[in-house]
Amino acid sequence: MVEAPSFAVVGHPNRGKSSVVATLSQNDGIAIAMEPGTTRESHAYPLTVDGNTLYTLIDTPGFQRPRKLLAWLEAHSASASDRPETVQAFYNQHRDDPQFHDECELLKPILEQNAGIIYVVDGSVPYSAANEAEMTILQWTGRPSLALINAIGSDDYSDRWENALGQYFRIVRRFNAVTAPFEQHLGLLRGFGQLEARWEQPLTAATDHLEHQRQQRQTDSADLITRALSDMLQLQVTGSIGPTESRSAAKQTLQQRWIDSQRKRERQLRQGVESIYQHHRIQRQEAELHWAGDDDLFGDHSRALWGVSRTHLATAGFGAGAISGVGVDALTLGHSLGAGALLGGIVGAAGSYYYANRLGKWSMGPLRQGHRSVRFGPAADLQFGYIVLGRALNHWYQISHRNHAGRDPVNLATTGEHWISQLGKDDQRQLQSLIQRLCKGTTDGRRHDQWIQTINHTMHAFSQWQQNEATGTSPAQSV
Ligand SMILES: Nc1nc2c(ncn2[C@@H]2O[C@H](COP(=O)(O)OP(=O)(O)OP(=O)(O)O)[C@@H](O)[C@H]2O)c(=O)[nH]1
Ligand SMILES: [Mg+2]
Repeated sequence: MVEAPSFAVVGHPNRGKSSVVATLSQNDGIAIAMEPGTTRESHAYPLTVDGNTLYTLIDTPGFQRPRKLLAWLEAHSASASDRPETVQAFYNQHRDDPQFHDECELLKPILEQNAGIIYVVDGSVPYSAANEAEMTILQWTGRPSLALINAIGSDDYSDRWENALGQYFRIVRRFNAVTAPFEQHLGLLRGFGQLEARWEQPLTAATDHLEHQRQQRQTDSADLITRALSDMLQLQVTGSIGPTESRSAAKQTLQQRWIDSQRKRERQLRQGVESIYQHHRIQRQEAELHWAGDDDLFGDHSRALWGVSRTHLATAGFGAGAISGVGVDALTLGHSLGAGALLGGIVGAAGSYYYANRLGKWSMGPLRQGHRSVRFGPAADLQFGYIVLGRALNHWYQISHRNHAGRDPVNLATTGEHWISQLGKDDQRQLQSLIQRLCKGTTDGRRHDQWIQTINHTMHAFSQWQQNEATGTSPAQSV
């Protein structure tokens, strides 16, 4: 097997070197900070898929004294042909010199491990003489090298950087470590492959692996979402009401247990999806499923938090034509249509307790020695399924599009319009049937693979809708 290539990520302090390493090695544990001098030692981060290392990125400290180093090199070099040896001689002599600690650390992987060079600059600050010294030193090593223009701030000097970098590096790319989409990661890896002939094959293999991994991660997430949806919609909690106990207090306690379990299961799903994408340190800003205060499931506030809209719910419930007796008007006008019309009844409900009471099914056992068993669940309201799913898709989408250099909390609040309109009619029907079966508790999980596929399609629909939102394209409405 061909040896996986290594790349030393080098540059001025505080220019996003560690951020580039974190994103390309998919490692969110790497220290990234606003203070210069965060990285003091070189450290290798391999990217491993299925036990195979595809490539290794080496994080390094920034140059501290590039001009002094260059002056030493110039003083010790007789001609252009001895430049790589002169850099080696500098390294040999100064390895234990604290004055050049950072320079020796960053040269170590290049000189000792034959690593290629990725020179990172910040395109939002202007070019300086210190950069010229850095680039000259790197050029003197004679190693294959590429430059990346990262942008930390909002100013843009990229054009000038491109001109300057183009004189020192054969390949110059713009790459924002925090926001670059997956396709750009692949493009960059292909660029690395052009640096040296023997790297082309392993890096082509690496991009293939990563594309496959991305597909697999989506399928694995669909599996987790399907399982969570199944658990949450079918959840039942049981208790018993004693002879002296108030029935309503006992019911409230039971209902609270049901809600707490739902939240716990949802958190478990979030962590599961984050772990699939190797995000282990995410802070989430997500309103928990809640029924407190004056909000009901259809309050504007709840809908915004849950990333669903009234139209979405209407489309979801009725596009499939699965529930009769209630029209879209009933939802949008908020009429109460009485007990027989599930959705209308919910919309008409003002109080949260009233709503929560109808979210799950109640059943009472016979009276035995003064005690009566009572059960809450499974979910009675199909819309609950759409809300759980909408929240899960939103979270999955953000996690799957998040680079490992990202350090901002994930914000899961959205204005949420009707992603479901991107879903084909057949899939809408499948989804409706899945949710219905789960709510009725008439499933034994035998169709799990088929459901995963349906959920996978909802993921595609959600992504499509997000992309349309981002580009301002108005999706075709199906209501
Ligand atoms: N917005 C934005 N911020 C970035 C990006 N890359 C880096 N930063 C921020 O810039 C700061 C420095 O990033 P690091 O990756 O730690 O930089 P470094 O070059 O490794 O720094 P040292 O190890 O101190 O030399 C951090 O606050 C990062 O969050 C980027 O692409 N976009
Ligand atoms: Mg660093």
